[in-house]
Amino acid sequence: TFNPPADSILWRPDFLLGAATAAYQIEGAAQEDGRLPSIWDTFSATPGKVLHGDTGEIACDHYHRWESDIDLLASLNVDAYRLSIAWPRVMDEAGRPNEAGLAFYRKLLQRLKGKGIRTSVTLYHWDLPQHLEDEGGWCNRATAYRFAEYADLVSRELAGLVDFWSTLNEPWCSAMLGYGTGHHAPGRSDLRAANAAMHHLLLGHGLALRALRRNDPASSKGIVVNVGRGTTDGPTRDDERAAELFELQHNDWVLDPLLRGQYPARLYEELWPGARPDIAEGDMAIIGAPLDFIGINYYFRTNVRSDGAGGYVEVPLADVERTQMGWEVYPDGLSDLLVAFDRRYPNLPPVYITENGMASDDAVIDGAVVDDQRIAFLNRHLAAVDEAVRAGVDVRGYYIWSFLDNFEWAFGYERRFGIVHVDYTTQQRTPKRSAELVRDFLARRRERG
Ligand code: GBH
Repeated sequence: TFNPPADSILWRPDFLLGAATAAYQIEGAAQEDGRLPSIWDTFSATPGKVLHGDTGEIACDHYHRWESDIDLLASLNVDAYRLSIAWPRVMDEAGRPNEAGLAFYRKLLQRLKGKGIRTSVTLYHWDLPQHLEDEGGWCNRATAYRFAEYADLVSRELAGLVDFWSTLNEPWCSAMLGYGTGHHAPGRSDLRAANAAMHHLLLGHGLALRALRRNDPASSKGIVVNVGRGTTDGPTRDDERAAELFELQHNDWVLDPLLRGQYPARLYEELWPGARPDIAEGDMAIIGAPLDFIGINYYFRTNVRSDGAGGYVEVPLADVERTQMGWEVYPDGLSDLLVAFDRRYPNLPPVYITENGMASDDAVIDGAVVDDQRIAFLNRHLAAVDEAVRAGVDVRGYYIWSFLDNFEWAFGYERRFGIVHVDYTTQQRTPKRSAELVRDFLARRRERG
């Protein structure tokens, strides 16, 4: 069941409960209406990069099914929907607007508005135009300025249709997985490149924020970051330190520049000497400009121990509950991190949980999908949000990742995060039991007024 306690923040009509997606993961139509290739088209077409050789070529075919998809979303009674705009759809190589691409997002947002669904739009959910990667991608400082131009264009075109703008989704993943480990597009593995990419992503964020403020003053503006909980089961002080380094590397690396206007000193003094990026005069002030909100994506906890050489290694815990991704179900990590951020950053803006959810591969039987593990997962993580709220953290909304099963990046279509099941042969959508319970809860909340 899905029945939050009477004192849960979920019952408040102004607490937003929604679902999230991202352009490359659902849209398909990769070559239609003037869409340029992105780094994910290139990466997924490269053998060995994505499980089973899956690509986003068709995905959920949302580019053609957007009307019925929004109707389905609206039937779940959600307050809000988080989506992303594909940069390569809306701008050509010379930086001129692509009207067909813009028209798609305009009608999509208008339909959402018409249904009374609040819109939360991310400008960059990992699909960099390939031609910019060919010029160095995020390692090239110029990309930050191209991103600001894109933000300027889109916010002029779509002003008034967006309630919440996010500049970037998870810059840590773009920088580290894209340029540091090579698990994501563009698939480079060089720690210095990852640090340069992070700096230019954050600079791009700050520059884009200025454009958004100029063009769409009434909307709320922020950024979405992924955060990780690092703990240790090791006995030594070095193991404790390893867990701290894990969080330093995942969380502080991104949050400190955004909320304190500086990179954590230990990052380049202890963890990665030699990887410090070039920082121009004035950059940190642009990056650290005030935000209207911060989006937090939380999934799991990582257990680490000291590697004996001043760093950390992951040591997976036995006998813990895991999801289809192999990720540990650990709701305490969400409340612990929210409280820790609230204490560390006195200027922490209002928080939205912009992603939380899990993958499971439940069968469709007689037109129904019983995803009991997901239902328990959502209940427990929402209880963790309540706990953080009780501890004083200003959390204002929660988006389930994801609305639909979709292209799960390097894991392709095998991993299913949706509260709505997608049959990739027929493109049939089937709301899972979790979606029905959310729908029923929101209907009850609306009745109470
Ligand atoms: C999000 O990424 C994405 O925004 C979304 O598009 C995606 O579909 C969804 O989550 C589900 O994956 O322990 O050092 O190996 C979350 C990406 C993956 C980031 C795990 C942190 C672990 C880093 N997270 N990753 S590490």
